Amino acid sequence: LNREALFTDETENFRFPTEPLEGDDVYLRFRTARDNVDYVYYIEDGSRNEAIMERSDSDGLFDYYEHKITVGRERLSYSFKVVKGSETCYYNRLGATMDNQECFHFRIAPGFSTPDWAKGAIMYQIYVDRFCNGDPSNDVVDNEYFYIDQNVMHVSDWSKYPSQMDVGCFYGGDLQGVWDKLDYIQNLGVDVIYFNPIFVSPSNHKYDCQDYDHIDPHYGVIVKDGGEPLKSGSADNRQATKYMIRSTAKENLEASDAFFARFVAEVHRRGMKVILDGVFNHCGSFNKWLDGELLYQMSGDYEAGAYVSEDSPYHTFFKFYKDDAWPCNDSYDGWWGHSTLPKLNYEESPKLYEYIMKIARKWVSPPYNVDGWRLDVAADLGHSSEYNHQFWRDFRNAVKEANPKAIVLAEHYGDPSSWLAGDQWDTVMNYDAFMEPVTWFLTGMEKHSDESNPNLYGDGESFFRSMNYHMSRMMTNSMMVAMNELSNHDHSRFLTRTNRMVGRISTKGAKAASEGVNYGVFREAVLIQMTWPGAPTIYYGDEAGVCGWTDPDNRRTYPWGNENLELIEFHKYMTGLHHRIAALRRGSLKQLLAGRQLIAYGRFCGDSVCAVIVNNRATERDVQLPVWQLGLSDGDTLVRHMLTYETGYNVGRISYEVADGQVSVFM
Ligand code: ARE
Ligand code: CA
Repeated sequence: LNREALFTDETENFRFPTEPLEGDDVYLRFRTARDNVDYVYYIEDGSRNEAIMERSDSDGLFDYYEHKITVGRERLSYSFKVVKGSETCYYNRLGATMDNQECFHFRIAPGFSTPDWAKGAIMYQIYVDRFCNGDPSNDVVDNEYFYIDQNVMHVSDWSKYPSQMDVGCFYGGDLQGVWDKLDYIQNLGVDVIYFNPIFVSPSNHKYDCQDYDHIDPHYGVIVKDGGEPLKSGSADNRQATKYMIRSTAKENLEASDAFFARFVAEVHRRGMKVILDGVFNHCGSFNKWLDGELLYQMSGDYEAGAYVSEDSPYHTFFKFYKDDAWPCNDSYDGWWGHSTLPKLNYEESPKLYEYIMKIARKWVSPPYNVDGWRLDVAADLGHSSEYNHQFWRDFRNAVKEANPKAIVLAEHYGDPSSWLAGDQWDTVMNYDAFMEPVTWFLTGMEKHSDESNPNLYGDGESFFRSMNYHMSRMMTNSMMVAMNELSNHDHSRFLTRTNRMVGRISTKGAKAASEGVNYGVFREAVLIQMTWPGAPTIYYGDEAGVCGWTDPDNRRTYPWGNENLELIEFHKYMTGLHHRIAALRRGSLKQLLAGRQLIAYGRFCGDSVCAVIVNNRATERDVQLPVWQLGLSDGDTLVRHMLTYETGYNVGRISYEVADGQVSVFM
């Protein structure tokens, strides 16, 4: 039995239609080597329903078996069994295997589709305060307000790294700055901009939302000034916060919202999309619902907040543990114990639920027309798992009713399958089935720890085992839109990880983040990112060579004028390939080789075929690549587009002819 020839998946190459609706006939195809097997069985839901598949057609290399099913209302899962003489093997999301547990089966969720524009789209994540300052008049000024034990601070030296009191340090980046750089972003090959939170909030990260209804004027437009800033050293939190008027004046909020609507229209005019960060598990302790009077009395529009009055209309939005502690009742839950991030209490507040559903619809609707949400700590929302799932079902419906093409993308660590069954999220930020395996294969850093683990470093078998397992937790239409990142605002920058020193230093930053970095390994990572199924997502500045340990160091400013131009060119070349080669956006994925510091895989879709080899050893070697598994025959040629190595890269084209089903590559 030729196991390497066996293949099927959930892409349009092997399942049509790939995202069926209730009542649709679906054609399933299964590939074997030519004249190699006796029977192929289709097995539905465990083994309740087994059917022999018909051989429908053949080409020079393969036979194709077909089976038609009719999809009902219910979700279904299926796998295949291949028999040759006394040999039997199963085929599921793990590939050819004897382990045919139902959790590894192919799945169909009738009516579940993910946005086509997001499949294989290239995304660019922007932490607004640090990307580009296009409008100095909206900058947070020194001592403008008081935030977590300190007065906020304006950093005038754009290239200075963040300090310890980072949350209250502002560099002045804003939406005008992003607008000014849209040519740059577009030339990089970006299809989608993902913004870290941009609603009103006192911190630079804005995960502590003050008002979900408006864009922060410090990122938007300030038309009304706020009077005198604080005297430095003022320690009265409640008094000091009065000066937040620049963030809360109606004129500034309206002008900023209108500016944002124009911004999104411009991004759309250029054929790109915008995704916003939705932080709905918790808000910020400065939220208008907690202390509205304090925040809004100078702008005139407020209701008593839940923090100061038991009679507040927002009382039920939070869960207070002491009922007799007003005013200033801070006995609420904070996300993971952070008092600045009070957890929202949906179960006891239908009004809160309605408010957030309205917010979910508002920003994906005119005049804003945003293209979707990234959902912060989505699994934590609510106080029970039943409620959590129900909330996300309702949220999905609300968003898709308002804007059927919007994406619902959750931040999630761990098994996401119960949210990805078709009725809740479209997909996730892809840590488990992308960032982690790529990181440990290329750098040896182990998942969720600071130790370097030499066993995982360079082990191709473990790389594919982990990838296959985690990819099987989501249906392929979720995988095609998964946010595949190498770095982001919660993790060290990938370039810094290539020095493999994280486990060996005790204090972050004890060594310069740029010390000993390996550009060749970083380029390999980008190569995998741009050729792996999913939506390759570049964290602003990675493409320009920015380094950094985990936060706040990973939020350094974009180095305008000091970019690593060669790295930018490399990214452009890779995004260009990603756009040009159809198989990279929607194609099937087939593992070809796994060895010590070696992985090779292919993507294929109709006539479009692409093979990728990653030799992570310091020395060159001969690689025999079995490209027949991608459907290439003897005499066909493959053209090499790219070779990356430690000291540079080369785009020289070399042709390789297929002989005996293989190409021989020295690299
Ligand atoms: C701030 C400081 C940190 C400090 C922390 C605690 O910046 O240096 O360690 O306070 O005092 C936002 C801000 C953060 C801020 C945080 C709290 O962006 O800068 O931290 O608020 O004020 C886990 C969660 C994951 C979460 C990360 C941060 O599972 O959901 O931790 N990510 C989201 C956002 C964050 C945001 C919040 C949540 C809160 O993306 O930016 O933080 O709204 C392993 C673990 C993961 C862990 C991950 C990262 O992989 O398995 O569970 O993620 O590491 O730490
Ligand atoms: Ca600014």
